[in-house]
Amino acid sequence: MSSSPVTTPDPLEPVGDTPANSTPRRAAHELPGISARTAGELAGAAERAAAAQLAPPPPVRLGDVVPAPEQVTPDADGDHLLAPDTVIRASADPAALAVAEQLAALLRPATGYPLPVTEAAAPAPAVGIALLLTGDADLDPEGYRLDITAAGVQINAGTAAGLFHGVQTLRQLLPAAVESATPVSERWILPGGSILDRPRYPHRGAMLDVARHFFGVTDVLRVVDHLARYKLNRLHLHLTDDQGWRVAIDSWPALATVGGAGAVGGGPGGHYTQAEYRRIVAYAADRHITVIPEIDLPGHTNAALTAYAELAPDGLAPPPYTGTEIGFSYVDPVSERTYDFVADVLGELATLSPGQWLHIGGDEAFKVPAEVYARFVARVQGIVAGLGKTVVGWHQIAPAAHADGRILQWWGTAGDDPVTAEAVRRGAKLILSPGNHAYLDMRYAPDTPIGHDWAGLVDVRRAYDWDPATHLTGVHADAVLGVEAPLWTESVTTLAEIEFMLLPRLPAIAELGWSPRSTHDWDGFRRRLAGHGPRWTTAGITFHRSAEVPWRTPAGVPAPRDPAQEQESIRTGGAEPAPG
Ligand code: TNX
Repeated sequence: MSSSPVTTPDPLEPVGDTPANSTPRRAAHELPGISARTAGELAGAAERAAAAQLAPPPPVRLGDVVPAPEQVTPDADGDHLLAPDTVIRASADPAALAVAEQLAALLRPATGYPLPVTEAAAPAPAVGIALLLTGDADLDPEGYRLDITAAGVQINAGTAAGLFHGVQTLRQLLPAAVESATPVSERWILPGGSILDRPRYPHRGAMLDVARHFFGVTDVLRVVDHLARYKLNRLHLHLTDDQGWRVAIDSWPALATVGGAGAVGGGPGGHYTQAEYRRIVAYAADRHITVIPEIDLPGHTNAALTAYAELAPDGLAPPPYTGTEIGFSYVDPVSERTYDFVADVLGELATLSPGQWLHIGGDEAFKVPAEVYARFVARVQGIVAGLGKTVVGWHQIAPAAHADGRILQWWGTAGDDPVTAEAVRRGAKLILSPGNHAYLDMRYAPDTPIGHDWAGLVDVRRAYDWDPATHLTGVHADAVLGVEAPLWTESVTTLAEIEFMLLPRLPAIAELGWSPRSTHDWDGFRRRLAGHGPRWTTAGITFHRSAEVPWRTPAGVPAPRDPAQEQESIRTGGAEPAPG
């Protein structure tokens, strides 16, 4: 076939732009699985190609993906048009078929196409979309290969997680209208070529503080969806703090019923029943995201003490706390009853959480003497190990004895911390959440209506422009497991406010966790990010129209930021309803 008019002229791009990480082109006829086509299939493909040639070019280019893929090889002759009769086929494996159903569910509302899901017959299908589990050793456990030709679309991966990440890429390559909850008349065209992709780090997370303000299950599920879009694979839930205890513990029931009753500012509070918590865990797991539950110890425990006075050092239950100070509360570190409590709570959470990790907090226990604190942490680390889990703690746990596999979460603002570096030398691994880059509760700018600024202002560029591999002096790159973006919620009270603080900074942290360093480029990132504004708008997702990003409206016109309108939209939760 002759070439079709595919390269989208982008006024921001130099002519003939090819991503820096591109590999040489490969002809469509070399793609696996499309040689055994029948005459009828070939005729159909020719018809589609002809239609594609008469139509305008695709609105998205193959390299326009966030996080940036490892290798992008555009093929101007390979644009693929989804059609009303497109079929999604998947390997005959329940996990692969589940990803195929997820893809169909993503595409059906906007396209209005039926998109039936079937098992892939051998040989590989020629027309439509195929999600195939392969034994390809080159693909990382989470990696995938995506091939788009005029005749078909194929995602290959070694695991269902890899297929799922490939599906997120596919979604971003369709026009922004794909985010619509109702059918839209649109050319559902995918840009031709191949993407080979895998993550830089195994830990790519976000944290939601559900303790300062409580967020119900549906809000949390929606946050999970945002993580999944950007190929994040860990949701850290900060379940307990001075202002609230948010998960039911059967052996200590008052923790949730009494300790969960309030919130910052005196709001109503709330907690997850164990069934609700399991629902969050399962929903995340379906999206290849592991929940890491945190019980913050020994400090940040006022809510627990309101429920059980026996845990308080003076044996007296304090009043509920609705302020935002830190560092004043702690469970009695020398009472055996405290260790019963810790073992019971962590034991129940270990059963509820199939993931490998339990987070024990450990931050800001200012009133506990250093040696007592170190002994407490060492003992709690032992309890976690006894439950068969890997312990994670904020980097303050560094001085405590080493425990096999323990992970420290760095949240400092300096680039140098000898105590943490020493713990790493003793064998600890690191998750990087530097306050001055990854804390999504920091304000973007002085006029940001909510958030803190103790770690400075964190605009989109600041969230993006750092390197996890070299961030901390004296810490070898091999010790870094990845990155995590925490959202503390002292000033965050609604889902719209959560989204406003996450977007567009969460994709910046996601790109640091996923993309090879060779793709790191602020200018390229902000231009790729610009295409997500119309997607979020179409999906009814609130975001901050940072002036650093050349936003497009759905029609492709640059959109100016209106601070007054922005404030109104985070107050009201945006204009449009979100899709299911
Ligand atoms: C520090 S970071 C805290 C939290 C606060 C946060 C506000 C950390 C481990 N502790 O208790 O919510 O600052 O930015």
